[in-house]
Amino acid sequence: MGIKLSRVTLTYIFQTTLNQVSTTTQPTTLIETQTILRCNFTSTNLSQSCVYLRIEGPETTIFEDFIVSGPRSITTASGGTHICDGTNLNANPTPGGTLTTAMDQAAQDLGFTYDGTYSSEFEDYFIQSIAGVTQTLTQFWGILSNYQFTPTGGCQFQAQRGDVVLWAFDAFNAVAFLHASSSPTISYPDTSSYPITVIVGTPHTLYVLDGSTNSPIAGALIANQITNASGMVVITPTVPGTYSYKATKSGTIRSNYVTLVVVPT
Ligand code: B12
Repeated sequence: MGIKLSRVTLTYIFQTTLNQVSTTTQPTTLIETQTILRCNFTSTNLSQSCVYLRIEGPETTIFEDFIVSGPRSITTASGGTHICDGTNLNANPTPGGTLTTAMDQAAQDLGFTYDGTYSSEFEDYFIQSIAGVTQTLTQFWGILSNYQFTPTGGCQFQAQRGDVVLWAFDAFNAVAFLHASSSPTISYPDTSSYPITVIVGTPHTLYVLDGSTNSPIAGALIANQITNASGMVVITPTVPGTYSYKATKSGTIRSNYVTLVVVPT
């Protein structure tokens, strides 16, 4: 029963329903059944990285889902074609998927483009534009792995299986990188975006933290409520369905989705 959705379709649905979720008093039903690709933690193919990738633009989430990528050459209009496998600048001994190959795969899947100059000094790209969102004199794209800024560019940094990879616009001016979950703590691999089943009429707590520091975020909007000093809201779903929520707060980078599958009693 229900609708089978590809990862790409699912991402589009999430994107298009985001605004509805934040403007209605009742959560919006997104889909009947969802198929989410999860990382195969037992796979022995270590060159293929399966990560939870988010690309957060200024107004919308450009991409959010698990994605698999491996070593490859990438091409940008401003930087040309170069290898991007983590061996760049001898950062890693063996080739693997990287933070930039994950983004490159998302670009292929969703059909958006990105651009960046290439630096021979760093053997890496300086990404300046993703899906039409281009850096300004004061706002730049930043890269985080498990909510920490990486010390290198995206082709030098290999993505480990299950990592949370975040490309965020205006990252260097953000005061926090929001993380939403049904758990009060963050652990890796991060399963916060896996759907959670909730019975109708049962109160359910959502937590919003700063992913970089694990500190609770007060005053964030999620599921039409504002988080308290402990970063919490309690929602009581009344209608069966599948609901996805993101947390937002001015000056911060919006969170991942949390998805609740609300079932009848
Ligand atoms: C200023 C700066 C920035 C600014 C650039 C602003 C601008 N106006 O363009 C901002 C804040 C945007 C930035 C971003 C990043 N930076 Co930076 N940045 C610097 C810094 C402090 C000075 C660079 C500079 O102005 N040099 C002087 C000018 C005249 O020389 P230039 O060659 O023209 O400089 C340009 C390049 O350096 C480029 N650039 C800046 N950062 C990076 C990172 C990479 C990977 C590449 C290829 C190019 C690049 O922007 C500069 C200005 O146009 C250097 C540290 C240093 N001492 O070099 C780090 C440095 C270059 N950055 C670094 C890193 C890691 C990053 C990020 C990947 C951080 C992150 N996790 O998000 C991002 C890039 C992400 C992306 N979009 O691809 C590292 C690179 C190390 C490496 N082996 O890859 C450095 C060396 C800092 C460090 N960790 O020691 N950065």
